[in-house]
Amino acid sequence: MASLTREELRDLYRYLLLTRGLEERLERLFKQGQIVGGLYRSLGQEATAVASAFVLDDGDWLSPSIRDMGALLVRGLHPREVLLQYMAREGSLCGGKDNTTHFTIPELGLLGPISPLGTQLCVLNGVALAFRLRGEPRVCMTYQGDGASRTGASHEGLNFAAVQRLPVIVILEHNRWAFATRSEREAAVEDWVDVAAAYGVPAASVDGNDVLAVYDAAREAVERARRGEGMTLIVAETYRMIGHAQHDPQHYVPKEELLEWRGRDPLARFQSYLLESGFESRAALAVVKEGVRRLLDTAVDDALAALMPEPEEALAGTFAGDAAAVPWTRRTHVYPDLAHSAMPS
Ligand SMILES: Cc1ncc(C[n+]2csc(CCOP(=O)(O)OP(=O)(O)O)c2C)c(N)n1
Ligand SMILES: [Mg+2]
Repeated sequence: MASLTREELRDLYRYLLLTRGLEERLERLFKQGQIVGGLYRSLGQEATAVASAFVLDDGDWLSPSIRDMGALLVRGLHPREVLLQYMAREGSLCGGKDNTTHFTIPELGLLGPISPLGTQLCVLNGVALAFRLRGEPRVCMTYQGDGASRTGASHEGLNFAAVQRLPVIVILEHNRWAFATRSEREAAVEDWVDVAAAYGVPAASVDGNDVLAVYDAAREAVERARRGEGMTLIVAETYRMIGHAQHDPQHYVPKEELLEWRGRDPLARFQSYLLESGFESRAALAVVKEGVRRLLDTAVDDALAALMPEPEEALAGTFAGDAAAVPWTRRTHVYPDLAHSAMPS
C-alpha cells in the first residue's frame, strides 16, 4: 500500500483535477473553433497517467500517448503551455507547426508521441539504452493503448527492452477500445497481463482507475528498473469515457457500458477515498478545487490573449534552416522549355 504523505495525496488530487479541468476547457475551446487540429481527451483514464508519472524523479524520461495529459502536467508542463500549443499561438511549443502533444522537451525528460503507433517505444528504448551504457540510474516510462500494443513496432520494442534488460516501464492502457474496435477483436488473450510472458518480463495488472493501485504498481516497477533489473509491463484496466477524438460521437459504444464505467470514475473515487479515510476535509478539498479553477481561468485568458505566429515563423526552427527560406515549388528548371515543347520521350 502506498506510503504517501498527506501533501502527496493532495498533489495527486490536484493533478487529477487539473487534468480533467484543463481538458474540459480544451473541449469548450474546441467547440468555439479556437483549437487548431484535433482534440483527444483522457476522460476516465486520468488516474493511470497521473499516478504513474508521479513516481518518476528528475532526470527520468517519459513518453506519453494521446491519453496522458495528466502525465505531462505531473512532469511540469504548465496548462498555459498546453493551451497555447493546442491553439497554435505565438510562443507555443511547436510555434504553430504541429499540434496536440507532439513536442519533445529534453529539460523535462519528455519524448513526444510518435504518430505511427508502437514506434515510440523503440525510440525510448534508445534513451534507456544510453542511460544503461552510461551507468546512470535513470528510468524511462511510456504508455501504449491496447491497439498500439498490437503493432509490429510495439512487439519489437517490447522484445528489445526485455532482452536488453532496459530500465523501461511500459504502461499498457487497456481502455477497451482502439477507435471503434473492441479490444477483444484486437487480441485473443483474455487477460492482457499474460502478454508479458511472451517477452519474459514481470508484469502487473492494476485497476487503472484507482490512483493508489497505479502508484503502487508503478513504484515497484520504477524501483526494479532503477536497480538494474530491467523492464516491467503494467496493464492498467481502464475505460475511454469519450470518443476517440472530438469528431467521434462514440455511437458504437453501448450506453450500459458507459454507465457501468461512469460508476468507477477515478476522480470521484479518489475524492471519496480522501474524505472517508479522513485524510482531507470537504473544506480542504474545496480550497484545492478553487486553486485549480483560478489557475485554469488565468491560463485560458492568457492563451486567448496570445497572437497567432507571424507567417515567417513557419520557416524558423526547421532542419532545412536557411534553405527553407527559398519558397518551394515545382522543379521547372529541369525542363526549361516545357511550356513550348513536348515532354522528352
Ligand atoms: C500504426 C498505426 N495504425 C493506425 C493509426 C491510426 N490510429 C491512431 S490512434 C488509433 C487508435 C489507437 O487505439 P489504442 O492504441 O487502443 O489507444 P487509445 O486511443 O484507446 O488510447 C488509431 C487506429 C496510427 N496512428 N498508427
Ligand atoms: Mg485503446
